[in-house]
Amino acid sequence: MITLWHCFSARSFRPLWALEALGLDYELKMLPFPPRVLRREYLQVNPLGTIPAFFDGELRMTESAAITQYLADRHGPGTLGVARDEAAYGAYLNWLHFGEATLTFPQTLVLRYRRLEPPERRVTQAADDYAKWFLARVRAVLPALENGFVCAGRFTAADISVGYAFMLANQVGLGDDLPDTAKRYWAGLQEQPSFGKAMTAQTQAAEAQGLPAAM
Ligand SMILES: N[C@@H](CCC(=O)N[C@@H](CS)C(=O)NCC(=O)O)C(=O)O
Repeated sequence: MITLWHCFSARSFRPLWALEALGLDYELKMLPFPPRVLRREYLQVNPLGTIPAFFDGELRMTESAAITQYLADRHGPGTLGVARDEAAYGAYLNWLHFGEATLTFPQTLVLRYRRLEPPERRVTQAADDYAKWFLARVRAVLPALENGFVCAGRFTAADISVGYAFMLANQVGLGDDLPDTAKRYWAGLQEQPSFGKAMTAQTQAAEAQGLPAAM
């Protein structure tokens, strides 16, 4: 049995999107954000207090890109995953991890120092610098986005990883600053049926579990 602990449209959206793309059965446990503060007992599930937390039988994972890769490898090689003997395998791994390590992390600093901290603790300089840092890093992936998918000529887990970074950019207020190629790519990804299913799944789970269906 697969269980995913999730906050609405947070990084745990990556594994949620992958679960829907693969048509797997899973239990979705919703949390208020940040669970570390608003759901103290969650620390017993994940002492880091972060989401995602993912369980597949005895297996426990807490990194969104790694869980997405795991699901694709286990359940979707040649479809959501890219197999080792495919030419795009290296590019696939690169973009899958680029989505989190290079494109998502700087945005969390923007979010924190522009919005989440109380006004007296906000740091405009840090937020502005990391917004620029993010937009500069986006340039590296633009040539790969021209054909609608980041690699392999089809929708893969790497698109889920990079796509989530653009979803977050819109939530953080950086969406308008994205280059047109990135905007077009992200608009195309949202047409994937699995994206709509993941959005519906988190909305229904939030409503059923008494949480707001919004970030
Ligand atoms: N690199 C990890 C980061 C996990 C992470 O920091 N998640 C954020 C949400 S997007 C979180 O839980 N923040 C709450 C907190 O730090 O208390 C991943 O990709 O899953």
